[in-house]
Amino acid sequence: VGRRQSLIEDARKEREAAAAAAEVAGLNEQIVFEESDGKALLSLFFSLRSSKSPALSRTLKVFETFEAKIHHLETRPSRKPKDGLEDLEYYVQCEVHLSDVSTLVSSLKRSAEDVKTTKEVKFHWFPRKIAELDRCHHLVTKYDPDLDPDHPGFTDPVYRKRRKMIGDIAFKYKQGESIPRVEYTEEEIGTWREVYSTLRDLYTTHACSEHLEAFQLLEKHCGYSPDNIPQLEDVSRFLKERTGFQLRPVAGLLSARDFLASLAFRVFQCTQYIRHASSPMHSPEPDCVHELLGHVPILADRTFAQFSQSIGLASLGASEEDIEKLSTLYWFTVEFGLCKQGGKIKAYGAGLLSSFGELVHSLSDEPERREFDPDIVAVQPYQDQTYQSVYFVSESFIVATEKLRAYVTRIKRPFSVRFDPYTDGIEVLDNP
Ligand code: HBI
Ligand code: NLE
Ligand code: FE
Repeated sequence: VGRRQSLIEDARKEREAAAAAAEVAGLNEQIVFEESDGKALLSLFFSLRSSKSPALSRTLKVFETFEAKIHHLETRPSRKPKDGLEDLEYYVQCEVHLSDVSTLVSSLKRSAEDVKTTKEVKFHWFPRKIAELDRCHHLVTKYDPDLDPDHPGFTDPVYRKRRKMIGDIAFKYKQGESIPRVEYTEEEIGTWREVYSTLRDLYTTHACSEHLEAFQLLEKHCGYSPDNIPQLEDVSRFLKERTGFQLRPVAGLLSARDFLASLAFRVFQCTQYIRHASSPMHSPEPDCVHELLGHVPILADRTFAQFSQSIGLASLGASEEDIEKLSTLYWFTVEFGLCKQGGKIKAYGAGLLSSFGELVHSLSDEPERREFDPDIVAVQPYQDQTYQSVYFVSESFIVATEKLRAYVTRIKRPFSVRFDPYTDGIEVLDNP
């Protein structure tokens, strides 16, 4: 009892010291790192809303989801009770992998109030070895056939079951394995055929030359045809030979940080399921049509591959704010970029080249088109539910990648990184 009492006392002192420090600093997002084997010991404080009755179990579920080992869990009377909140305060000390810290804290903020942690975030974990991409698996579930009533698959149990099956491949996948093949159904191939034939006709007039050239090669060597959904493993091998890029399967939309981090290793995370048969012309979420017809051709271009990797390298350990800017830039270039070629405007963005609805829209009179300037684009608001209302046009494809590269090298970090192609690893060099 004596030992337990003193532990409780220690914990209380630590907690109070931490809470006091947090208050002095006036910071809401503070985290302690005690690094060993990639684990962080995290101290968290939060309150719960008194009206949400299952709030505690829902909150504890978050710890379970991230396989956080709870070392200590305690409640005490709130020091500053607030309206609408319980008059209790919770203190949790837990052990969790560094790669999960930011996502755990942001998930916690969704079910608890006044979330505070101890000490400031000094750096954001990032993978240094290609095998650590297995940890870059945080999905963003905003447009999900199981959760979103607006998703065309929401009322289709067969579709939902199929998504789960294909998603499981990604959940089980470990870096370096070959990507399991999916035997697509007639219905899935039907959807593919419709999108493929419509897009293929549009490409001649709407796609940039880099995309057209690579597309021919993919038809010749990689099983691209209206009647066949190419297998990720075959495409991955093809890309690896062309530009060193490889694919890995992912179950849905990934967090921007995880998605960008994989680019640093020339790894592109690819969904393997296909959009619902009822909405072939546009899907707000990525699917294999988007990856295979939109992204893959352009990843076969050497300049583009190098540029993608440089965005990835710039994202490693970057602040939340810089990640947001990098993803916005990525959005208006890699996903929705336009460029001039032979006096005409062409699409090079993957989100355009995989949606016949939006491809036509982007080059029509409807949307606004502005000249591409990374400093402006980085802070341009956007939505991801339907067609864009503004697109950015570069003088040429090369100019776009050069401007972006220049922007990316201006991003400040207290260290620099280098990719070592011999080990597929990231070397971190501390700046003095
Ligand atoms: N996740 N699976 C997947 N595919 C993407 O193309 C993708 C992503 N997450 C974020 C993202 N793209 C970008 O829009 C940027 O936020 C980086
Ligand atoms: N809107 C695109 C499509 O329909 O293919 C997908 C975009 C994913 C970001
Ligand atoms: Fe994409």
